[in-house]
Amino acid sequence: MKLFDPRLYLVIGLADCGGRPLGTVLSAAVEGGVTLVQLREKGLDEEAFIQRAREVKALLRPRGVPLIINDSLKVALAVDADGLHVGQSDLSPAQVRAHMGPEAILGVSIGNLEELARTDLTGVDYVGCGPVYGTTTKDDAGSAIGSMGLASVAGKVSLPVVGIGGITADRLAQLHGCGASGVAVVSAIAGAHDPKQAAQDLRKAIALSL
Ligand code: TZP
Ligand code: MG
Repeated sequence: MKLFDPRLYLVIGLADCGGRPLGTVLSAAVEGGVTLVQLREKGLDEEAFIQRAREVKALLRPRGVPLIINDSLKVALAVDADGLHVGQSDLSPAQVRAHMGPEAILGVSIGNLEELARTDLTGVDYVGCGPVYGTTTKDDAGSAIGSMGLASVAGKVSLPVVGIGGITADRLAQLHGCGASGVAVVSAIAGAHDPKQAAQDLRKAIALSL
């Protein structure tokens, strides 16, 4: 079994940090208890993405938090990231696994039961499921599936399922019993005035509800 802790998954890029340095927000978030980080940079060229990923890896490695790269196999390989997360229109999980080897943490986005039915989860380590609630962070996130939608996907998948989209500490209680192993957030931490406190609050809510 691959060891990773999906409880509090921070998805982040520089643009999510409200003008603050990415490293500052990330360090605080990790201190607050983030267990997994995905670097999600939209609109950066590959070289710049690689450079940023190197910096993030240097920050996370000593703290024992795995780094997952969003979408780009090339970036993940260039920085020897711990894993890659792909969406429905990216490389297939099988293609990623063939390039990244057995130790890499491989995640895939599933928006609903239809997408689940047409996705081959062979070689996948976790499923990101959502948007659970409305989100302004991702333009093409699709319609919110709610806690019932998350539960319907989690009930059919034997892998860890992480809910994403509009999740806040206050909403965690609504996810009680839905079968998720963790939650992924962008704005609830990266957009918070105090990212460390925000992560701590989420960890407490997760411990009570999931
Ligand atoms: N995938 C589905 S919703 C989403 C992603 C990347 C954005 C989640 O951001 P937030 O700010 O936690 O709603
Ligand atoms: Mg994608």
